[in-house]
Amino acid sequence: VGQAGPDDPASWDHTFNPPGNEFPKNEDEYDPTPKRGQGFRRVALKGDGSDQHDYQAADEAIRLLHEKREKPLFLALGFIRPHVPEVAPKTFFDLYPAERIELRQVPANDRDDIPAAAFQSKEVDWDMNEQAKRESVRAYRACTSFMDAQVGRVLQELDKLKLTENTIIVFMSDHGYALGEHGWWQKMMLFEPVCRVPMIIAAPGTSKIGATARGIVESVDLYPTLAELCDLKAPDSLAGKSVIGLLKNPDAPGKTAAFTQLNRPRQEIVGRSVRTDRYRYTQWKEGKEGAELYDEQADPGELTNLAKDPAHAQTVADMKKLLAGS
Ligand SMILES: [Ca+2]
Repeated sequence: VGQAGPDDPASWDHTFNPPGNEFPKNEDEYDPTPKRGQGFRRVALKGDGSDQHDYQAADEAIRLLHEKREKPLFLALGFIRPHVPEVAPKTFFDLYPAERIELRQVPANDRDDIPAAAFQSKEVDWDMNEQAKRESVRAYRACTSFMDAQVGRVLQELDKLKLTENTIIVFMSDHGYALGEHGWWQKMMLFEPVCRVPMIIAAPGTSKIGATARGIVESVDLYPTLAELCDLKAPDSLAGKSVIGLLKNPDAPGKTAAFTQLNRPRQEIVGRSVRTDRYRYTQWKEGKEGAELYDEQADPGELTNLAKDPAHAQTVADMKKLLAGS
C-alpha cells in the first residue's frame, strides 16, 4: 500500500500505488486484540470507502481500461483487503451481524498431536474471547465483500466497454487465511485454509462459465497458462504447467500434487508441505521438528495427525518421496 515494494520497474509501463487511508481518525474503530498492536485493528468507515486503497486501485484500473482499450493490455490489479488492518465501510460490516457469525469449534486437545513448529507461537486465539473472535470473522467478511465490490466495479466497466468477450480475467490470492482453525489466525502456517487459494479464470472461448475443476493446480501454473492463452512462447525454465486442459474440461485430471513452503527464520526452521487429492503431508526441518499427515477426505478439519500411525506408514513414505522430488 502506497509503495512499489520489490516490484521490478523494467516490467511495467505504468505503476500506481495508492496510499489509501488505513488509519482513519473519526470512524467507528475497535480493537479487541491489544496484544497484537495494529495488526488486527478493525475500522468500520463512514461513507463508500473511496479514500481506501482498493477503491482507488479499481478507479485507476477503470481509467486505464478507457485509455488503453484499443490495444492489447496486461493489467495487474492488486487489492490489499482482506489483509489486516480490517478497514471497510460500515455498510459492509452491516452485511454480517456478529451474533450470526459461527465460530470454528476446536477440540481442547487439538494441538496435542501437532508439532510445535507448526505454529508461529504457542498463543491460542491471541487471547480473544468469543465476542472478539466473532467480531474478527465479521471484519474479515466485511473486508472481503468490500474488495469483491471493487472487483465488481472493474468487471462492470469491462462489460460497458464491451471488452469482456476478449479479455482473460484471472482472480487469485497470494495465500489463504486462518480464522480460528487450531486456535490460529491470519497466515504463517501450513494447514489447508492457509495453503489453499482461489484461482478463478475466465478465458472467453476456452473456459466454461461457472464450472469448478477439482484437479490440483498451483500458483506457478498461472504464467504458462496465460502464455498459452495468449499464444505467446513461455520460457522453458518455468516451474509451472498450463492449466488450459482444465479450463476446457473441468473434469480433466490435475497435477499429482501441490507444494507449499514456509520459512520460520527466527527458529531456523523450514516447513514443507505436499497436498495430493486425498492427503496433506507436512514436515518441519526435514522431519527433525516433526511431521503431520491428514486425510483431507475423512478429516477436512485436519484434526487428527496420522504421521505416526503405523497403518499410514506407506502413505507417509509416498508423500516423502513426492517432497523429495519437488
Ligand atoms: Ca489435532
